[in-house]
Amino acid sequence: MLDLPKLYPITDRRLSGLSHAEQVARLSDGGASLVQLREKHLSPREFYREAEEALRVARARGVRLVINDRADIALALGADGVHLGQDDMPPGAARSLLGDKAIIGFSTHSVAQAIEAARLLVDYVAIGPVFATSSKENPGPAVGLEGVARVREAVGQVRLVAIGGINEENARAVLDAGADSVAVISALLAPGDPAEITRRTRLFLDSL
Ligand code: TZP
Ligand code: MG
Repeated sequence: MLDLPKLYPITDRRLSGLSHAEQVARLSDGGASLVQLREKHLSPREFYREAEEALRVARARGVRLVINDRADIALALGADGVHLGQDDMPPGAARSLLGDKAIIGFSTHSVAQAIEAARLLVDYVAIGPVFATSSKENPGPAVGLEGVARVREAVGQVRLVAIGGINEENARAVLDAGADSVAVISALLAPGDPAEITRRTRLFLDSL
């Protein structure tokens, strides 16, 4: 069973104004031990270079790194895993590429999708958005705490990550509703002072 920390930060270059490597460093300074690199704007070549640098930083700090969308980049770099959406490569195909030890996460947006996902060879199922979010284009309707509880009930023991609009005010309630971990972008990645990311991460962890 995947050892999943309660806080799972996700990088965003536009929001933070920082490279993925710099975000990993600041999040790790605040206590994060698992980080997902999410990049929707760079070319694959540019993202590969950024992810390579971020992985160097992560390795030096003992942080595990998961790549959003791109199993090929995760494979080429030897990252810890990949996070797939409903329109990405199927999780089973990513498992064939990356092997048994890789972390494979899969995004879902409804109870039905989560039940389907739990049958696959994934290490965690993500459900979201839990609350309203501005960090994703076309996020779909929020499932709320009730949605998290319904998914937990439906998927049994599968590791469950909740995402979307989660902050230090509501995170505890999301975990209490049945999530094992909360994935967070904007509540951690303040633009401006990089030290603020570290401070927010520390405070967030303290709130859990
Ligand atoms: N998937 C569902 S909601 C979301 C993603 C990538 C964005 C989460 O960002 P934030 O800023 O923590 O709401
Ligand atoms: Mg995706």
